[in-house]
Amino acid sequence: MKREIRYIDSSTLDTLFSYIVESSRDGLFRVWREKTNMKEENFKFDIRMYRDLGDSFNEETIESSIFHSVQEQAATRLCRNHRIVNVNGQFPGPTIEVQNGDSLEVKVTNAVKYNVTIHWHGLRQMRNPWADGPEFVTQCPIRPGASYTYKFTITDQEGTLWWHAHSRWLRATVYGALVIKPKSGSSYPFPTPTIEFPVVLGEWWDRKVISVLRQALFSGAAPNISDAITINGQPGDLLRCSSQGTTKLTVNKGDTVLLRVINAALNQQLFFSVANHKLTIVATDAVYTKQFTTNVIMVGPGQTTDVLLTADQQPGRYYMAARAYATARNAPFDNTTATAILEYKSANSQPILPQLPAFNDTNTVTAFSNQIKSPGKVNVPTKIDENLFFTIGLGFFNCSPGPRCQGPNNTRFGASMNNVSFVLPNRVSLLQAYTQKIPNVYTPDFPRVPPVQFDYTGNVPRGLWQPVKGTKLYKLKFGSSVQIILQDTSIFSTEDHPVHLHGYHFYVVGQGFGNFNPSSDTANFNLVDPPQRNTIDVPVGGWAAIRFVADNPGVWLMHCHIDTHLAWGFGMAFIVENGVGESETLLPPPSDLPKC
Ligand SMILES: [Cu+2]
Repeated sequence: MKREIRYIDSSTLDTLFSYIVESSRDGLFRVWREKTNMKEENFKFDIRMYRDLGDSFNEETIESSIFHSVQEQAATRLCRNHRIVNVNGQFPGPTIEVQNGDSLEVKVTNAVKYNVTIHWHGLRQMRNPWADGPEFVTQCPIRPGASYTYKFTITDQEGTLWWHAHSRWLRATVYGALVIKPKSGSSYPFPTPTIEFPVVLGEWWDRKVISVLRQALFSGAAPNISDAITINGQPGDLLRCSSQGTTKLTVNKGDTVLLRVINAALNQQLFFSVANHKLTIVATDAVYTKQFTTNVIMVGPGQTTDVLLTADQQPGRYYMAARAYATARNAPFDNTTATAILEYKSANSQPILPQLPAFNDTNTVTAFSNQIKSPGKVNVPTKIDENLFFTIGLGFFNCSPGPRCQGPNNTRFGASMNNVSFVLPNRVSLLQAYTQKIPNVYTPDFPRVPPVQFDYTGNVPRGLWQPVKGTKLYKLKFGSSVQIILQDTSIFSTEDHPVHLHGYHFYVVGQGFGNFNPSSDTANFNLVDPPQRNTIDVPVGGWAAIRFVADNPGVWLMHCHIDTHLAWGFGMAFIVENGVGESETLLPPPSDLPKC
């Protein structure tokens, strides 16, 4: 098979070298050789991209590679300077731009003092959970000084995804866009944009995020909120000492702009809007959608939304702005507004701010999310083999008053799914425990329904506020059709939770408020053109119904993408068993898989 190999300079996004090669018979590429010139500090991405070009071609040999090395860098935001962990010296990290069908090898070298892994958020990683990344789920962490090469192929996916650290809270500064373009010769199902621009939303802490997390996990209380929302790493003009770095996008009148909006924030759902410009939604979570137009979008942590914008306004300067959508009662949140500037060439007027919805404007969110649909009829599973019902939300562990018992009323905060507060193993990954049959790491008895039925979104008796810790997995037969009702609870407070499933896209066939009612709500499911997503922001005090076919063997984490909730135990994992034959069976583990 003929392939193109590109070496990408992640600081400039330029292709440094491009070679056409033929793969060897076993499909492996061993025509390159490494030249090590890495520095000692921090993570390093070494990106190689392979692209299928069709049939036969003359064999060539390649001997070259590019290394990107970075140090833990001083970063100044909000008038203060501190060191952050990043990739290749960039914050946000490098945008990786590939085509549908490409194969990637990304060698991640860890030169910081923390363990780390990288997750390729939204990539299906067919039969290949080894490259998925969540720490202690599919791999042991990459230890300080060690490296691991993620090898994967992008199969039938295009649009906007992203990558991020999947170890504790390191993803606060370790993240970047993963842009998948259509295959050569095919195009977008919408007018070709003149400009494409990633809008990566994040949260900034004025101190080391790892110590913020450590303090919270020590005290049992909620962690400090962030100090600023950011757009492409910058808080923007409205925050102190931030004007100089404000992200800017220059356009010509008449340009069609594709904004790839990614919510990489650790803990916060965000509204996003551009002053005086309408946004046309064309894709979410790297799946094309029916197009519709709106003034504002809401993006949950982990979600992406692609929007088209036409530069058809009076040439001038317009703010793009992001601000919290916050639903938990009496819970503090970062109420800052991040801005970037959309500026028409040679305009220098004072930028105009868009109107953003109120922080708790659930009506706007519902109206927006109800419009997200697949472009046409899709193949939704209708005969359900596994009918699951998961309660999701917070909880509390009672404790004796003291420094480690600083949650409300002598408790420590917890979170759970079906009352199980998820505990990760720490000596082997779940995937290794499963494939190597290592006992006493997990139990395969995650409950298919809550242990006790109650009025989930009503006034929940205190006796039901305490989850039970466990490492429980749920087994799925290969090929089974799965439905999961994700039901929010009002324990402590109702709240919208962005629930992310690794290794899959699922159809969102229904959403609603209050308790899910199987008889009346099922009848209203959208089995025609529901959207496909990898992360669903379950309505506050409500439910969402998702469906998928378990066609990807492996161990796949499902969890809240609010990292505070994940740290408190809001997660579980599926084991999807092998099917029949090679195409339905897990790939073998790579030889450089990190050891615990
Ligand atoms: Cu959550």
